[in-house]
This record gives sequence, structure tokens and C-alpha cells, in this order.
Amino acid sequence: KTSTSGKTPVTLLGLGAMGTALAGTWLAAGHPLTVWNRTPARAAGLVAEGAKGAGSAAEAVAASTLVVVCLLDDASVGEALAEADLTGKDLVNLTTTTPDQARARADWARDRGARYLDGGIMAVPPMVGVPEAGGYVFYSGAAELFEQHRETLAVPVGTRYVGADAGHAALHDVALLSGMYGMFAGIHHAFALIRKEDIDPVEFAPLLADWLAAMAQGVHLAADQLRSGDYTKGVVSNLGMQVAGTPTFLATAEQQGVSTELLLPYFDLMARRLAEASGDEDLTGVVELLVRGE
Ligand code: FVH
Repeated sequence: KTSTSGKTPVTLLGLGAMGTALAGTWLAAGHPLTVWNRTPARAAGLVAEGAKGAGSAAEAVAASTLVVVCLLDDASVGEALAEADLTGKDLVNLTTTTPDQARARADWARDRGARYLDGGIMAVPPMVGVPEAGGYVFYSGAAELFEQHRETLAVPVGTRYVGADAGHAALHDVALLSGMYGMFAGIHHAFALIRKEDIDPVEFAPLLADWLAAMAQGVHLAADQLRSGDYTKGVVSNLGMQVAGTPTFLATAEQQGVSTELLLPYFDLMARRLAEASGDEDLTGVVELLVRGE
């Protein structure tokens, strides 16, 4: 269904930092927008700009076929939609969840008569509505549903469809964010090492950022090794050499009075992989230990 403006009407549940940013872009693009938030005051600004404020989540859901939810977590989605009639609705859930929660939510929506698309947002609120910022949302679920709403969903940020399995958007989202946390762990350890010295963190920052950007290219070699199953393929800095170097990193941390707690789990994995495989491998072989849950 489209409006007289030719733009698909959108209902949005959840006006936290992210929901508010998303809502502003649909409004600015001329989509009839109905909003609901548990704490009604957060809707006031959008209503003043032309959105329709709904008195309940059920009322908001009734207003449009396309219903987008962006709430805190999976439990809040269940709570917010408990009384809503989802029959004939297209439910797009942009709430961060686990893959299994997304799959269960897809079944739950289907049992209530709705089509379901899950989304994992790869953007922070200031990136929303700013195409050059490069933000996007991973979508997974029914391909035809994604295609039908692709244009509307692309208004706030870019879109990337990652398959029919409703859990795959969440999996991509959490995988990328997990990589990010590993990077932040390394960044914080590096800053801790220089913290007590006469080294300006602001001058150190570009050195660290440039180094990480150069090393990030290693994901492509790792992917190639994982695809082939040959962890010695294209190796530049082998596992044997790197394990031999770990005492230097631990001793440096100790000399600087810095905890080794961020380094040790990864160094332990490297040593265990060396014990079971060739020192000629790349670091990528530790993935084998991780997927075995060891
Ligand atoms: N903000 C960010 O940087 C990240 C970027 C990547 C994606 N995440 C995920 O987006 C979801 C929403 O995040 P948010 O930033 O909007 O979060 P908050 O500002 O904390 O707003 C939370 C909204 O959820 C509502 N809410 C919470 N519990 C319930 C409930 N039981 N029933 C109904 N609504 C609920 C809350 O309402 P209120 O507190 O204003 O009444 C807000 O609308 C999230 O999954 C991120 O992981 C954001």
C-alpha cells in the first residue's frame, strides 16, 4: 500500500537514539510515519515535524502494513508487540538480537500472520541519513519481502541482504561487532603500554590507527586460507615465529606495569594451535580451536 504521496507508509516502534534517527529520515523523505514509544514524551519532536503519534503499540501497528521495530532487545520486542494484531503485516525487526532469537522471532511473527525480515544495523545514530558515512543494515529473511521494501528500507542507511535464514543478519552483525571488540581490546592494551611514559596518546593515535588499517587487510588472506583449508597458504609471518615472540609481549606488559589479561587468552590459543599443527601455518589456524569450542 502506498500513500497519496506515492511513498510507503511506515510505522516505527521505538524512539531511542537509533529509532529517532531512523524516523527522521523517513519523515524527511516524505513517508507517512506513525511512531510509538513506551515513554511517550520521546515522540513529541517527531510529531511536531509531522509524524503521527500512536497511543499504543497496537494502534501504531494498525496504521501501516510496514512495521519497523527498533527496541532495546528481543524481550522488549515481545513485550511491545504482545497486544498488537500482526495479521497481514510486514514486520522488520532492527533490534540487536542473537541469531536464534531472530529465528524464533521470525517463527513467532509467522504464527501471528506476519511476514518477517530481520535487520542488524551497522551504523551509529550520527551515520543515519548520511550516505557518505557508509552505514548500512544487514537484512535476512524472505527475499521477496526485502525486495518489496528495499527502497523504503534504504532511506535511512544502505541495505545488504544476506539470505533467507532469518538469523543471518544478526550473525553478520554480531560477527562484525565481535571483530570490533577484539580490535578495541588491542587498542586499549597499546594505550596502556604507553600510558605511564612521556608519550602523547594523541601523537601515538595515528601510528596505531595506520598500523591497524594496514593489518586489517589480513582478513582477506585469512578468508582465502579458510576457504581452501590450507593455513600455510600465502603465510607472511608464521605461527612458530609469532609464538616465539609472545614472551617479549608479556614481559613488556609486566615491565610497564600493565595487566596481561587481554593478551593471554589469544596467546594461549596460538600456543595450543602450535602444539597440534605446523609452525609454518598462519595465525588463522586458531579458528579451528575456536569452532571446536576448545
Ligand atoms: N545506538 C547505537 O549506537 C547502536 C547502533 C547499532 C544498533 N544498536 C541497536 O539498536 C537498538 C536500539 O538502540 P538505541 O540506541 O535506540 O537504544 P536506546 O536509546 O537505549 O533505546 C531503547 C529503546 O527501546 C525501548 N524499550 C526498552 N525496553 C522496552 C520495553 N520493555 N518495552 C518497550 N520498549 C522498550 C526504549 O523505550 P523508552 O525507554 O524510551 O521507554 C527505547 O525506545 C538496540 O537493539 C541496539 O543494540 C544501536
